[in-house]
Amino acid sequence: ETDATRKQNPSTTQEDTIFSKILRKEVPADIIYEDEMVRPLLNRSTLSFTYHFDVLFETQCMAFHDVSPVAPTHFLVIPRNPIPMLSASTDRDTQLLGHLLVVARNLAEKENLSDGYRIVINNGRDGAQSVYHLHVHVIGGRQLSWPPG
Ligand code: DGP
Repeated sequence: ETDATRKQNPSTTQEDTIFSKILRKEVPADIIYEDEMVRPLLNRSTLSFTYHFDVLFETQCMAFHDVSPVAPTHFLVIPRNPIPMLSASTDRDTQLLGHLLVVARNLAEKENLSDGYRIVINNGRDGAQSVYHLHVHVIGGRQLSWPPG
């Protein structure tokens, strides 16, 4: 299944979740991070393919504060590609999935979560997922307990 076929398959895609609307700036959100957009300058042949590829890869996600925070700091990192849930991702999403965690780590540092934080991906019904657009929760700013409910 390619990204294109996934987009055409309603059973595995909800293009119009609230998160897609946030990505398209149709619904406001407290956006704290957005990958840089590719600028025409970067198409210049003087730039190496590797660098160009890295920059394209870097345009793939956004982060914003959760509207119902469960801790003093609670934000979400989401891909632009509307992958409904982790279990609907494919091996071709490996770089993207890694990128979401790298962005989550960098933002956790920026948000001063130096005493620690938790990364959560709710997946499906038993995982208590409510928005079917893949997202990484970053939760911190207080002592969290374990196990989750
Ligand atoms: P999950 O259960 O993992 O699917 O969590 C979805 C999260 O998304 C939940 O913590 C609340 C948050 N959320 C839902 N709608 C909105 C919204 O419109 N704006 C923002 N910022 N967050 C939202």
